[in-house]
Amino acid sequence: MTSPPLQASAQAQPNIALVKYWGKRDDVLNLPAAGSLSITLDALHTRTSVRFDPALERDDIALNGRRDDAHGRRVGAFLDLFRARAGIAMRARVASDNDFPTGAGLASSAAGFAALAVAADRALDLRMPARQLSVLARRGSGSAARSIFGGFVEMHAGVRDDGEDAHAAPLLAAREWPLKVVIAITTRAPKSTGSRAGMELSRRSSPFYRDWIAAVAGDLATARAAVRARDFGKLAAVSEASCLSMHAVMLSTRPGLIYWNGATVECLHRVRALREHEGTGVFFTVDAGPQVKAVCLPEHAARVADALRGVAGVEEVLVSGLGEGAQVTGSAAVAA
Ligand code: 2P0
Repeated sequence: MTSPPLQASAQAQPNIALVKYWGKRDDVLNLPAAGSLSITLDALHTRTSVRFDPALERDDIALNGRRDDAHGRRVGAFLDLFRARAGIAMRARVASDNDFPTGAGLASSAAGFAALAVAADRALDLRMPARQLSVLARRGSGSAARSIFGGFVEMHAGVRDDGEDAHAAPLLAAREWPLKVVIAITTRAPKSTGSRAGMELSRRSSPFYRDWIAAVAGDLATARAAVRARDFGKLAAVSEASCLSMHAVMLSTRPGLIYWNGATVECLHRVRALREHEGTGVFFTVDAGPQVKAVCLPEHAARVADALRGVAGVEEVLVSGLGEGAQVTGSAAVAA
């Protein structure tokens, strides 16, 4: 038997949920209360390197070149899952860099934990199948389970107490329906309440929480059928409904979670006008932050990008296609 390389690097892309995830059935194993459905992007990247090193006394975790205690503990606990499987205690050095704003509703934790799961698996030569990597990525961040896969992806909530059936699975490859996503960045400031704390507050205090969770299965069935049939109108309707229902739960949380700013709202109106009055194949979705993601037919992407650039308060517009799942990129040593 050859010994594991102990070091590897991987790349992952954020994903954008069309049927949203907002609520857990178990905090410790990070089990979602309902499923979700997402698209993995190709234009935004997280690149992560990991090196397990017997000389290290503790994990050394850098995100965009910065070290933060709370983040370091969260990543260290995640690495423990891989160390347990490999039967080692070695600490690791991790460097992770995003080429997009971190913590601002662009799913940086999704790409980050997906990339680290794939890199750690390679470094320790665990050779886990993608489904198992998705189960483990979920422990880092619920949405990370989805970034293991590319294109259209469904997250299954699962029913088991141990969470082994709570994983994502691919629904349709990116090339089978190559939609575009136009992202309107309305601020680069980190969000005020993180998703994890926000979801827990919603579960405890929103009077709409139970109804929201109960409605997800129906939205998932509709969205799954729309994706399989490449029915853009049907996907638009269910995606906007899921997004607005989730934000209704956020707003009805006590104290209310207001992730939008004025420009966010203006973008939503602009997207609706493009679709309803200008014949554009586009719909919006918004996550736990103020950025607007406009999902559109590829031939309409330039028109949508121009329209959102013209909205007051929009700082920058990015255009992305749909991309592949998390992948090993090499075994280059981690930069110290
Ligand atoms: C989603 N979000 O489905 C939803 C929509 C935010 C709004 O998944 O606690 O950072 O780590 O499981 O994955 C963000 O949640 O939360 C998220 P944890 P995560 O994309």
